Amino acid sequence: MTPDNHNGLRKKTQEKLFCYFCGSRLTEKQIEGRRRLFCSRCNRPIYENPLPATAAVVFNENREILLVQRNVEPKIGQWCLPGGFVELFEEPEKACLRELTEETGLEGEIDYWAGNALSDSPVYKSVIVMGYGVKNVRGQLKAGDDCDNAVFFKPGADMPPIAFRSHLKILENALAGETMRKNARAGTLSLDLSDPGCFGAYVITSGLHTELAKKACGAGARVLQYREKRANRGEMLKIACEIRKITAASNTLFIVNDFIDIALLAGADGVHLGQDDIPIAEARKITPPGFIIGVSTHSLTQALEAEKQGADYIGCGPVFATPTKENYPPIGPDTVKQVIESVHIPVVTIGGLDLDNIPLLRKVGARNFAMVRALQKNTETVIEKINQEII
Ligand code: TZP
Ligand code: MG
Repeated sequence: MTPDNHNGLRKKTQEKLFCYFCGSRLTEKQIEGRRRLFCSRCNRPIYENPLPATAAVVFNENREILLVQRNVEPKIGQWCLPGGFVELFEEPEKACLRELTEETGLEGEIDYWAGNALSDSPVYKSVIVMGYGVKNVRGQLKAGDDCDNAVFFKPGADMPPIAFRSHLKILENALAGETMRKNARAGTLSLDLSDPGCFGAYVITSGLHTELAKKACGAGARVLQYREKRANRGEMLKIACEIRKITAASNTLFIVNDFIDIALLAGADGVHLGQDDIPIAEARKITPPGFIIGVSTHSLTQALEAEKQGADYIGCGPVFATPTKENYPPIGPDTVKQVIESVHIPVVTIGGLDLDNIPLLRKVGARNFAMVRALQKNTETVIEKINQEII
């Protein structure tokens, strides 16, 4: 970090000397809590802000990272991520892709946000770098503007030092988020949650989880929830990763009950939370954009509150008495009807459901049916009948 000078301003190699409005020589003045450049003629401070720049994180198929060797100051001759300054009125994402093409000849698409980082610069004073992961990279690799070389390096010992701390931080962010992104099926989400009947049969596993998952996915289940109340967490993670593979192959949405950490580590599409679990707003702080959060509700009041808090869907039940959720009084089809008519997110009915009572729930407008026990036998038939609306 550049030390402060005696005026409390960062020491700088290139000072602004003249006002860019009137051309008068600038002075310094204490304004709004800090020493700022000041034009006595215009009688106004000259505000200075960090300059916005972008950096692209590009991996090739061998997990090597793209770096460029600079032929301009600052840090001429050193290596950094491709990227550069945002032009006036240009979206940062566009700037990032443009700079990537200018410097390396490659084209690509923005994949994920890799964080912002601030750099001190002897030339530009302060630069705020916006980092983006870039995917689907194509074209002929060829060093272009501002660099002599553009090369993919294996992260680690083989890689030259990175010239800017901000770029290093962005690269670290990208590497840290890699597992999650690799597991997550970004952009392949098959369900449209604005459709109130998007789920149909909502499969909840119990007992032999992976076997049930295979059967359910084979039968075309659109969503599957891994629900485990007893196993240790290490075991759960292994099973969740297995289920992730099974559900990914059939494009089935994968939700983990209760445990956000397991959901994230297994690359699930979402988590299902109970009334006593972490609040939705807190869960959103540690989950990626688009991560699905469902919430169990047991009354109209809870349903409305969950919608207000930003749940993507709600569970509504137990509709009928069930040993799977003891100590919860059944809410009955009338409350289900009220809930369906009151909220605007998908409502998943749950609790004591089977092929015999689902027609009754269809009559009150229910279109999503979650089951535990009724899926233990004839799994495929039950799912197919519900999804084909045969019952
Ligand atoms: N939440 C409300 S009822 C229920 C849950 C998890 C259990 C449903 O199990 P079953 O066996 O389908 O009645
Ligand atoms: Mg729960």
